[in-house]
Amino acid sequence: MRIDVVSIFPQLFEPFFAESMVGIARDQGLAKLVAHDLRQWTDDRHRTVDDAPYGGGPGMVMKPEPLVAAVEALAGERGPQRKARVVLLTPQGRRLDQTRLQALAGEEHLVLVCGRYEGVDQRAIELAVDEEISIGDYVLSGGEVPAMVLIEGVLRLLPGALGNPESSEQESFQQGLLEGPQYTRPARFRDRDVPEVLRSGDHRAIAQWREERSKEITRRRRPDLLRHAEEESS
Ligand code: JD8
Repeated sequence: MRIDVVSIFPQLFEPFFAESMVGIARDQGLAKLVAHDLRQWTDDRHRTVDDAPYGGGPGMVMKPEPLVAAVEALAGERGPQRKARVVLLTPQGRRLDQTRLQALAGEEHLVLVCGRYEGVDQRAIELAVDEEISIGDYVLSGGEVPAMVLIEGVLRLLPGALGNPESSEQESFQQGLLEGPQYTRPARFRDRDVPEVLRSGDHRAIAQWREERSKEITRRRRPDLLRHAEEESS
């Protein structure tokens, strides 16, 4: 998979692309990741990417010309012949979830557009963007962190990626539920013991205990997830 990012802060992505699971996916050749500076597609002396909003109001809006030029250079014109999927990260977008990540992980080429300021000129969105996505109902200052969230979520789903279970029955069983508590050594820490069952060696009992804890924490903290999980398994 190839992922191009368009941003006025492309340097934010370099350490993210270099480290951890994302860095390993890149090193393994699972993904080609490139962050582009939107100002590359300006042609004025000041490399201007923003302008005042028509109708007045606070802040600035991202100009359409550099953004559309960037997206068309990376993805081609919008339409049926376009090979890439162009995603704008924006609070107005559809909320990102695991189902959407799975669909995006099936794409050959993603172009992620990161807004800043008060947002993006509507005509640029209509002309160049295939899909608008939000990562959740809270306010950030731009699309860069949302793009990183999307990239990490997508890359770990690629076959051969770290954290992608080849054929994990456990993960498919626990689909859509929260994980229960986890423990590592030492067996006793500050007078607190690891639950006996986890040290018993009884794999059936361990699996059952984990299933119970998983359902319990999901019911207590995210009953909405439990309803979805029941629909999936029925
Ligand atoms: C892109 C500009 C900030 C948004 C005024 C200043 C996504 N889940 C999410 N929360 N926030 C964003 C997001 C915020 C952005 C931009 C994404 C570009 N801003 C603006 C409108 C109100 N602030 C996001 N995905």
